[in-house]
Amino acid sequence: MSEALLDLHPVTGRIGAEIRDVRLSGDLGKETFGAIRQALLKYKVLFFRGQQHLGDAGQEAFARLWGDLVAHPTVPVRDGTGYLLELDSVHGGRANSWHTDVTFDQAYPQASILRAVVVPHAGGDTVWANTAQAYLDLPPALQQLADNLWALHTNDYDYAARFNTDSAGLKRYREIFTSTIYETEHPVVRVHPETGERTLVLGHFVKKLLGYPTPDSAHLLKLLDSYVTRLENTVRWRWSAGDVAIWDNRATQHYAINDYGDQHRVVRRVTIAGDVPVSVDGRRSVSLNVKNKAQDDVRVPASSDAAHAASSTAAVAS
Ligand SMILES: O=C(O)CCC(=O)C(=O)O
Ligand SMILES: [Fe+2]
Repeated sequence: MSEALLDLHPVTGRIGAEIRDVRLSGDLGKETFGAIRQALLKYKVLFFRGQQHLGDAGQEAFARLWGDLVAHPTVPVRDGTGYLLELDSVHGGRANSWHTDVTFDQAYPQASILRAVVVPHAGGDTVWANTAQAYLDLPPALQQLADNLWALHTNDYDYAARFNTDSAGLKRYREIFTSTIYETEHPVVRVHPETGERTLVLGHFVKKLLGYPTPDSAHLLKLLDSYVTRLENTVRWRWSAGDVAIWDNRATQHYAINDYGDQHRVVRRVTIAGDVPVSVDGRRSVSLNVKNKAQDDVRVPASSDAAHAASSTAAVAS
């Protein structure tokens, strides 16, 4: 099984490839699917145009080929689906902050599959960064430092500061998003379970580096982040409705550019179950805390307005 089976076109020199002439579905042939899987490990994010036929059920069926599906831990799924997270700009869903999906979870998703449903006339691109390349770009002394760092990831961080807004919508969203609080310690460098590559595990769910005073932690994070997000390690995708992007969530971060004002944008995501990260010295990530705030009356019935707000504003911290 190999890339030769695919009509594959790298989009940049370091990350991202478009695959043409494949009609995604749950019935994809074994060989084609195997080649796509291999390509994902190499290119980190794959793009497929013209997949309008998929629909929600088709997206879930295709996703099932990759492994077990997982719903978002705190945000209700889209009505009528088992696992889909809908991000709708009308309700403020704009993930304009660098992150890897759901890293507050100990075994965060291995991959995400995103389908564009409504796309602005201009703007609303998404950018992905290659976190394996970012590690390789670190000077050897910084690699050694990073190899030994651990970070606390949580879904309970300062949303207003991160997104530079203090809106009522964001407050309500935050309540849903943190109705259960997760705290996990991940190594800053994990060994990719399939490729053996070392990748940086950072992004907006990181609260602090362990063992450093907060200001030092902030400086170090800024330094490491600068290697992740340098333009040479990124690919930017101009969406059309019906496009599908799949990323290796163990080797990338992403950022949804919020430059389209009042134009409408809707995307839907499915995530595939992942495994617990392992550090370069063989230690596994540690789940510290899963605190359900249900008793504090923060739990929201799935049909309520707030739940709808949560599911449709999920993008800001997906
Ligand atoms: O809106 C996008 O393009 C990406 C949103 C996001 O962060 C995600 O789907 O995980
Ligand atoms: Fe995301």
